[in-house]
Amino acid sequence: MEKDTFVHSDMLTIQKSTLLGPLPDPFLGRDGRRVSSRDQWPGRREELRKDSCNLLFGPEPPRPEFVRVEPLSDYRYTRSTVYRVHTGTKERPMTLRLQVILPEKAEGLCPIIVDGDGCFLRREGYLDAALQRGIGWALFDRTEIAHDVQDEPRGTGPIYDTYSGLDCGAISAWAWGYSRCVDALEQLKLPIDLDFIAFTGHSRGGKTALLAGARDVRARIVNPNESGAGGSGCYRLRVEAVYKDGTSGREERISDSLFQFPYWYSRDLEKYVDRETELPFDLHFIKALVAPRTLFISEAAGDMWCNPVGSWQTTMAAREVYRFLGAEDKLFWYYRPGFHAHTALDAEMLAGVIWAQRRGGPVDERMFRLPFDEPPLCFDWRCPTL
Ligand code: GTR
Repeated sequence: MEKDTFVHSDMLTIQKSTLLGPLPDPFLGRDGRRVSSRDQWPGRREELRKDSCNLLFGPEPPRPEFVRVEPLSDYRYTRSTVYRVHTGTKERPMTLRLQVILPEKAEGLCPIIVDGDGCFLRREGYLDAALQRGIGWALFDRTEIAHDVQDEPRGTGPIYDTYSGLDCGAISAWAWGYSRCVDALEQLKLPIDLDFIAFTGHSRGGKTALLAGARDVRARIVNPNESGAGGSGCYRLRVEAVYKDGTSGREERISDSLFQFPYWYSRDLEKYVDRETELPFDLHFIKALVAPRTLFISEAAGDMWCNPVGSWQTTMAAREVYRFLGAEDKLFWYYRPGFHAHTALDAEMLAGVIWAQRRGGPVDERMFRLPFDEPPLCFDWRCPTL
């Protein structure tokens, strides 16, 4: 199925988009029956989880035997405190460093954003964009759990020493780190609102934040930023574009991901290289696992590698699940002008979503705007009527 160009933004023109096959129906159970009432959803959700998260990234690491939080610094002047989180098994413990930064002005308990991209350079203004809006940060470095080094063998890093035989990709291990930070926050008696925890991360960290939020329901708001393949993208929609400077771009495929980063994923993904239509899921399944909690998909209009058009398609598909669960107002998408980055504006938009959810009220008017003409949907099923 091929279509001619219909998509554009001020930085690129989409030349061609090819739908390899329609997006699978998340309501259709393994037994061939379609979910017809909300009480059937938890069972179907469990199937979705196995067919998407586990197939892509491998199993979830075990629950830790313990979590102990050791303060390293309580230099309150900057409202930043640092902790060492000890976790894993008693026989083979592991640690990660957690930094909590609280806003100067908070009305009561503040919402908090957990961000595991401590290994990345944070852009100027990124942290302030939330802090100035009364929201705190819980920052950690996911590569303290599993390494992210292309030259190293699969399964390198402390979590694989703690759990010998753990056969999951690094993204699954990193996602486990988000949950350990929440465990730690639950123990610390800080002025934070544990009912308003958001998970965010960028790119590979965005895939991680989405998976972590799909698995851990303590995340009230889940915000993968430009997470593309294995995140908020779409495996069945291929998109080719030409940028203003004449260079071309396209979306990342399974073959690209496994060529560069096989250790991020499960071993089983290999079977689906160039066979995307045989996948029992597409990325709307992972988005749908967050429902009925809040999901905020942030993309960059010019970031073709992350498949911004495909992301909208899988968000529309996940919206059917949100509708089914009566939570359509908890699904947000935003296309920032520009390219691949996690910027202050992305954090500002996330802060807006958090406050809209906590206090009620409207979100920023830039929300929901598309940098391309609305294409036809890549699926023809709709949510069951109740
Ligand atoms: C790319 C990878 C993407 C994305 C990105 C990043 O090379 O293909 O899936 O994760 O790295 O993390 O910046």
